Amino acid sequence: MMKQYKYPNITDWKSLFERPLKNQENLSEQVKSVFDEVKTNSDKALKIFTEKFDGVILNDFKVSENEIEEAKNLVSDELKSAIQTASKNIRKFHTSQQEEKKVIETTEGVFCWRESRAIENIGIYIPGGTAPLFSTVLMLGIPANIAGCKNIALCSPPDKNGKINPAILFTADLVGIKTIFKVGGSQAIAGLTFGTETIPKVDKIFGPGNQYVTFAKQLALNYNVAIDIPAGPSEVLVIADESSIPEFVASDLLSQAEHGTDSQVILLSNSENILNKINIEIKKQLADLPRKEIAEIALQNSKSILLNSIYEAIDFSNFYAPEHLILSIENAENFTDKITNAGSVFLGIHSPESAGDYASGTNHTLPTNGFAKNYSGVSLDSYVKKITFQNITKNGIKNIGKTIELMAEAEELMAHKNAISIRLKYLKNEN
Ligand code: HSO
Ligand code: ZN
Repeated sequence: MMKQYKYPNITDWKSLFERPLKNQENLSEQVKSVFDEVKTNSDKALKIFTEKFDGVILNDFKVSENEIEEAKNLVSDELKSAIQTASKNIRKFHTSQQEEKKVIETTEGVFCWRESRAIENIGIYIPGGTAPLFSTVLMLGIPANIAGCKNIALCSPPDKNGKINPAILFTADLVGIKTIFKVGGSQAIAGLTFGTETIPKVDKIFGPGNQYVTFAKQLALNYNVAIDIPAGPSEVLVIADESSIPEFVASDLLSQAEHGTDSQVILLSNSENILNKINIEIKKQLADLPRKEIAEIALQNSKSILLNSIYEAIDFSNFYAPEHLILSIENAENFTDKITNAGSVFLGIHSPESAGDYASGTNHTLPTNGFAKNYSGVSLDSYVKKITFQNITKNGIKNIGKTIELMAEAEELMAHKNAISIRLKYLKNEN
């Protein structure tokens, strides 16, 4: 069950914020050797690692068109239509993130603006395992598609029969991803980093994964490959007051806890009564969950904390910087400007995290582990670079020339100064 705390002293907050630490030593050696192998032996190395880690021998990693057609028949019409509804909302929200080109005249005759250009080659990693996250295919594929990324490669580990979950294949096909590879783990990230005979080298890698995948993405940064966000285990922080409904809050906490044994959930309230009720309700709902063993362990890392006020709870939350923040409090929308650090925020009792995880339209790839202090979640921006342009007219260079000359001279960079002086002289002679 969750650990309980009452009115902790502000000096103790820091220890309460700490996420469970992990030992990364063995892991780093293993991932580095996978990188070395894939770099030198390409597909041959992928084949060996796939046999070792996924227990299947594959001669071809690419998912064929036949396999995609087969997968489409295996997904129920009901699920297909749910995925389509979610897809529409995610597309609508991310399309709204497109920016109009804004040309700014900073000084008369000096025009500056930015234009977005898609990152050309994108790699998306979708974990396999007990919960096939086909929703993540929507979250990572749709904005790539809106941004106009030229090549999108998706990697996901095969099961023992050499197959990828049909819902993942259906969703990839729906968002227009044609290049799908049955490769998982750190070997998939290495493949996307270096390129192999089969897997293309990419410019940026997106997607969640276990500790090995996370470490591999970190390693990819050394080879000029960008990554979406430094990832850690998933987390939610819920602030509840007397107006919240214990059944609702318990279900939100458990939906995060069921993700993995290393998930963390935090519950804050100004009411002991509501905390008690929520904790009782968690026990009740937990008993019926198929993933109760996982959720139970996650709850042991989790905290239920009684604080003096909702304002104090918000201060606490800003300090912790949760991936997801649920404000299950009266007039939640009045508190939005007080929130300074969070990945994604859910306001009021009818906004569960599940809505954002699947279908409301916001992205579910979000900063964890305190990175909400300095990172945003995935959005359309994650798939583009912004290039600045300037166009300076005759009049413009006359207007701004003196300023540049003076600054260049003071930095003792005379070639810089000359680039202006030559032009000004030329213009003078023209008149
Ligand atoms: N809560 C997860 C995303 C997810 N939930 C996918 C269900 N499927 C991380 O934000
Ligand atoms: Zn989730």
